[in-house]
Amino acid sequence: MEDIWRQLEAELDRAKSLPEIEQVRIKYLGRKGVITVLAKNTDFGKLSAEEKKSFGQRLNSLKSRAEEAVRAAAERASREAVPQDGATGGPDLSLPGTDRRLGAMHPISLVQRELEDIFQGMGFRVLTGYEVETEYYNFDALNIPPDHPARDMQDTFWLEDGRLLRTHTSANQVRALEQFGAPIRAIFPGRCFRNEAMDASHENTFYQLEGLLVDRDISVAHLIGVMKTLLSAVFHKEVTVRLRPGFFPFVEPGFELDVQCLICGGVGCATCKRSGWIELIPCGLVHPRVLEFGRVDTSAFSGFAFGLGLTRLAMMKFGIPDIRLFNSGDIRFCEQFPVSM
Ligand code: FA5
Repeated sequence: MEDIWRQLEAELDRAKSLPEIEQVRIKYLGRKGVITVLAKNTDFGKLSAEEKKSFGQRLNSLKSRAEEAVRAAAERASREAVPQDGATGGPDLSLPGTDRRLGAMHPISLVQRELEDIFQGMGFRVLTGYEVETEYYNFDALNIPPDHPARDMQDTFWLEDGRLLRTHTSANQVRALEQFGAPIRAIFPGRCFRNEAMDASHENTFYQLEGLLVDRDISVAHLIGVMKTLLSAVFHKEVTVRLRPGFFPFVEPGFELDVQCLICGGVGCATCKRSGWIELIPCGLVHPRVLEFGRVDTSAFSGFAFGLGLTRLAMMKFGIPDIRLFNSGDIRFCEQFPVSM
């Protein structure tokens, strides 16, 4: 019986396909199979009661082991079976795919990647900074000294060691100028934090995308040109924008570029606070003091900077009415977006 078992095992090992395994089953367990015949051909009358019992037990054990081995081999073979394409002998690529649930990209990541593509097309490099920042880069180096009222506009979370959660991606400006010097074209997408009262368009954790271009003879015309190229690429249509004067200590002159609310079409809704406009891109020409902090020769170079609200842009693009959905962790929200754009 042990010989039969070893033989059976070896044959099952060689049998890779279901028909081959079936052949082995028939050979050993079929009506005229080796094991079946062994039971039939044994003359039990010639055996003592003791021998009968022992023989019967071993035979039953062999039979059930054999059945189990055949079943396991068949299961393994059907799992590994790859349908073959008759023409090439390779896998059949025309079969429908397995129904695998793919994850979805978060809307912020989708918009961020799209913007990175657009800016890279205009020669900007993509850099990142630090979410935990020093007071110097977040405020002082941007011409916002400790007693400046502009600090009150950006209340933040402080660490015990004096560092803070950055309130804006502008904190990257002087870091990048120190590291790369002028000329430079860079964008800095990233997460920012503010101690804010939350509503439909204000979060305590949100994303901005900073842009910085410093070169020779840069003017407001270059800034407007880049902003227009950006917005028409993002919205795939003409959007209505307006420029208002805006004050930021690190630009001079400074502007607020607003886009007409794409959720309500300018009529007024909760997202645009009934004004019909969404404040989207604060911008301006880099203040000479910031260039000096970045050790840039201000007699040769000038530049522009902008700080786009990435979260708000995603709201506009996908028609998301409430900013609190982004950090809600609600799977039903995330599932609605494409895997890529
Ligand atoms: C700034 O943060 C400046 N650093 C932008 C800048 C850069 C100006 C370069 C000039 C030159 P502001 O505080 O307005 O500016 O924020 C910029 C954008 O971030 C806003 O237009 C808005 O879209 C977004 N934002 C600001 N606070 C929040 C918030 N609490 N929730 C969601 N988005 C916000």
